[in-house]
Amino acid sequence: MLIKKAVDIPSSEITPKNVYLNRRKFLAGTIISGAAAVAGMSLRELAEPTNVLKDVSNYNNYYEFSTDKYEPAKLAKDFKTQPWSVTIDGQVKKKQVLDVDTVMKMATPEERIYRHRCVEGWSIVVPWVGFSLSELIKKAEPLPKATFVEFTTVLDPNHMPGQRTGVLDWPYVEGLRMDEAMHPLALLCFGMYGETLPNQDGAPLRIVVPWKYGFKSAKAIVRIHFTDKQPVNTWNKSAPNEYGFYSNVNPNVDHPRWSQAKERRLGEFFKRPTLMFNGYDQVASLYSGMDLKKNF
Ligand SMILES: Nc1nc2c(c(=O)[nH]1)N[C@H]1C(S)=C(S)[C@@H](COP(=O)(O)O)O[C@H]1N2
Ligand SMILES: [Mo]
Repeated sequence: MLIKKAVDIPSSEITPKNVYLNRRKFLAGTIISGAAAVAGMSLRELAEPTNVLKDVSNYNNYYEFSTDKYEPAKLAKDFKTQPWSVTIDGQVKKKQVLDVDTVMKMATPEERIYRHRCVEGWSIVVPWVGFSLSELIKKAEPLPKATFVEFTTVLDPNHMPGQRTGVLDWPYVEGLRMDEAMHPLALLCFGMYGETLPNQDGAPLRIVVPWKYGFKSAKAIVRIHFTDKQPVNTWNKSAPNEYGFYSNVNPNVDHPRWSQAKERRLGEFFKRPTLMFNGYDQVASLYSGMDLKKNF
């Protein structure tokens, strides 16, 4: 994979791949890593023995496979991501159905090291691979009416056991305002750690919006729809008092059932304060004049 580096965060902050791949162990083992920190051991040294534990391979949110965080990695293992087409439609000049390989060649892929913050309070730093979503949007030539972009995940209940349950309204839908989608940080993503995206992380194609909570970053996308109406995103539909449309990482707005002020970085012992916009101050101007408590 051809990769041009675009460094936003020092690479020393990246969650080591084996720690990431063994999220389950590290979340369970934060006490041990705290003790190791006291003993002067580095996280990498500590992580080494877990390398062999291939069976505890991941920790994801991917409700199409399971509501359990440990199950998507194994349940998605044989999910077919080829052939895969992406429909571009709605208020756009170039309505088209593209093969995912064509989409991936629309611009030069880069590595982007992003902070990733989940509503449940964990965070990681991941080197994603992809290019700015704006590259695709520009090529699609949206009409002036298009003020929002809606992303739809594949509907495939035969191969996605979670879709055979009513836990969410399927297919999973997410959306961004056009200026958010055009921000260079919004990533159209098809890889991580220099490799093809693992199935449980949303192969073959997902969005990554680093200043928003994880659920805004839809996985396994089959449709990119341009519209003049604010999309009804799945989590907002499911629990409107808990999940809004904007969902910017905001330490000052509590989730109704828990505080959002702090987070635990995977592999670390002490919680760290959560930063406004997840630390991506460059997006603040997109929301100037908006009440971000009301538009949570
Ligand atoms: N289609 C789909 N996309 C999804 C989800 C999901 O359940 N289905 N979960 C979201 C949530 S809550 C998070 S935190 C991130 C997790 O991405 P990761 O597993 O790559 O860390 O994916 C998001 N995208
Ligand atoms: Mo999440």
